[in-house]
Amino acid sequence: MSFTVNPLSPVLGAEITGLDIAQPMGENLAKDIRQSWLDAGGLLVIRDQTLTTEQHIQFSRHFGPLFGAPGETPLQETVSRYLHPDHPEIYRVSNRVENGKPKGRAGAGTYWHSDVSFKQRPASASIMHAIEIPDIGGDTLFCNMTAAYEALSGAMKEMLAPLHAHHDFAQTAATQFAKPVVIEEDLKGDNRAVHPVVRTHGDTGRKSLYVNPGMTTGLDNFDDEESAVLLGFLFDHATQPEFTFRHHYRQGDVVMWDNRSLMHYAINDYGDQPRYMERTTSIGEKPA
Ligand SMILES: O=C(O)CCC(=O)C(=O)O
Repeated sequence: MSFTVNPLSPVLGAEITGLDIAQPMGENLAKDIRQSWLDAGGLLVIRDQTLTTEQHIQFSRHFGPLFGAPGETPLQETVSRYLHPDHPEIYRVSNRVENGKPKGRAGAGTYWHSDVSFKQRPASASIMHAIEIPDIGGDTLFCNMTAAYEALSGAMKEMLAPLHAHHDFAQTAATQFAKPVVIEEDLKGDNRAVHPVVRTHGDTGRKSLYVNPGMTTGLDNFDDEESAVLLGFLFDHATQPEFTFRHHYRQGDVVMWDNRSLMHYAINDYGDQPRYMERTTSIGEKPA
């Protein structure tokens, strides 16, 4: 292995130094990076990268098919105006406005969520390149849903095992804290799915909770009140500080998170200080 890996916290996350991912890489190196990512609970920070958008996409292809790539599902009809104009694989998160147009989605993800959980095949890896970061603020919180699941009692695990939950982007549009402008076009497309409440990771075989406050609307076959109580418990349980890690960006960080086993929350505390991130998103397996 030709890089150094250091854990970032006991519960989640590792950083890699001594690696330049701008260069095309062979499958063996990509496999080592993937293994480090899985070993770190699905959160890897690759430091000090200078990448073009094309190099970012080229690196990301090692981790599965990308939303928006030729012949693949678009990321989401809902964010089409935030995609890179020349590279539909790239979703842009930014508070910058250029020529009167947003350069990316402002206040994106200011709520706990797992990327595009409302799709039949939601995201596995999201790979975000921090191109411009605020002097202070703009961190992202991550939460380890495998650790959260494993800490539940046997009785609760048994109860959750057969359950399914509904995920719907309309819920996100209506309730997310940052309330970015949502236009009618945002609500088009296939943005609804039902997934198991506990999913088994396709690579590690470990079980994780797979519900999130941003996109999960309710438990299948439960009435609204029951569903709200049970989901409320799971959200409070999962987001306890013991299961979370707060990432403070450095310029040039490339952050890879695994949406199959993590939730994340972008902290919108940086006011007008410019922040610009480019993200690719891998198409994961159907949750099971
Ligand atoms: O800007 C961030 O820190 C993350 C934004 C987000 O939630 C996402 O890209 O899914």
